[in-house]
Amino acid sequence: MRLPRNDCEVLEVIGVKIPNKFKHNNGPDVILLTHHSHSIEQGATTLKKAIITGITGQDGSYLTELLLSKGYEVHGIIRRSSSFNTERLDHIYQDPHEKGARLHLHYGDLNDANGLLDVIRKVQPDEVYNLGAQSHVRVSFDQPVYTVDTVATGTLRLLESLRSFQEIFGKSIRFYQASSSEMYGKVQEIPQKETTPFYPRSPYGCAKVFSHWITVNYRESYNMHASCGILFNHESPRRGETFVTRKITRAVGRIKLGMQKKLYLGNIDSQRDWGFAGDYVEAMWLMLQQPKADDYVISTGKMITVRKFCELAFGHVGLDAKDFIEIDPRYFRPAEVEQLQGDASKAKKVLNWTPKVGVEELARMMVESDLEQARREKTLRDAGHELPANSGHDQ
Ligand code: NAP
Ligand code: G4F
Repeated sequence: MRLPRNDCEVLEVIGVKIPNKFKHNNGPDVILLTHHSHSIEQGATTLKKAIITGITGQDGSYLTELLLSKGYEVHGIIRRSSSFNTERLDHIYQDPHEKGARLHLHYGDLNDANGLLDVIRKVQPDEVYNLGAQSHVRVSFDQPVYTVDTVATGTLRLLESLRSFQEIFGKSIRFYQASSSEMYGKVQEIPQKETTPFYPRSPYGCAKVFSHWITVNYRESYNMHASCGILFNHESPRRGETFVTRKITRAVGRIKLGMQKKLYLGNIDSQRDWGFAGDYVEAMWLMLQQPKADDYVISTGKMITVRKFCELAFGHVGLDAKDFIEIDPRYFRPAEVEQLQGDASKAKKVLNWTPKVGVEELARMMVESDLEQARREKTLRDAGHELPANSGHDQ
């Protein structure tokens, strides 16, 4: 059968009978697939393919879980590394040799345009989520050129790959860009919303401003379905250990069990609007399900200091943060973002999105998880095993 899809495109279509065990309630018996296996919606059933850059990161792992639970085939782009870097995906890893595996990993890098286009050509996705980044603000001062190349030019490389793929194959792909509240930097109003002017304060923030505007530009120039989520800080037990919340909760677990004496921090008076990463990836997905692409602030609307987060985390195990924290100026930044607080009313209104986890619950969840990790480490240490040393490069 040939099915007209838009003015310039005619697709070969085949019918596929769905085995009973994979059928949704009241779903159809047969779905239609194009010769590229692109999804065509019919009734309640869709078969969608998504590519995620940054799949090995905190958000990448939560988003993968979400998309798999929605029936997607997920393709992650990972960097080749001399050691394993897929720890956050281990619990959902699927052997690609197994029939029906829906999680696939491809080598690629945001700094390599050819490789990106190659993966897009192979997968022919419906949606692309660009989460890959050198995402550490302090590190971006030490590695500004690399950060800009990955975060800013990397986004442009990906958009260019998508644009040329769309031109050749006539298939439109929905695109999500991981914009950041760091773009507000020296904030021009409180709280920050979609219309608040940007004033970035780090190479990372400047790079994110470029990737934000270039995404908007491709949407307006080439009629692409490209949306930016301006996400405020979001954390979880899977957060990288050099971001401040995880650095704190790791220390709480280790101090509680007598494995560490002090916690060295930088500016503990800065304020952040912290939410839970699991809630935030839902907002990413919702943005790409809208008929029209747009940009959204995603935040809890509540802001507390780093100092207060310490009190919550230490307090959860019955300790007083003041007894353990020391200030070390090496963690100060050349220019600081003093406060961030988002107004997510547009996301609530249009996407019907609200965060479920507040900062107290978030701190509790992270401390519990890190206490458990510290217990495992202590068991190993007490049994005479060596633990991996902290190489002292935390930021
Ligand atoms: P993350 O844990 O630091 O993960 C970053 C991911 O990017 C990792 O998978 C990393 O791979 C990958 N990556 C780094 N350089 C790359 C390159 N050159 N090519 C391809 N991939 C590369 O970050 P996250 O917290 O999940 O954040 C996800 C995205 O949202 C990032 O773009 C971040 O800037 C943005 N964001 C985060 C927050 C937040 O609070 N978490 C808020 C706003 C925006 P490796 O594992 O190999 O290093
Ligand atoms: O946890 P942080 O390193 O996160 P930061 O700089 O806000 O950036 C994170 O959120 C952004 C969204 O706004 C993302 F785009 C970005 O990718 C990243 O995920 O630091 C939070 C605050 C800062 O004010 C920092 O100066 O904590 C302060 N801080 C105090 N002591 C510290 C430390 N930060 C770190 N990483 N380490 C410290 O010892």
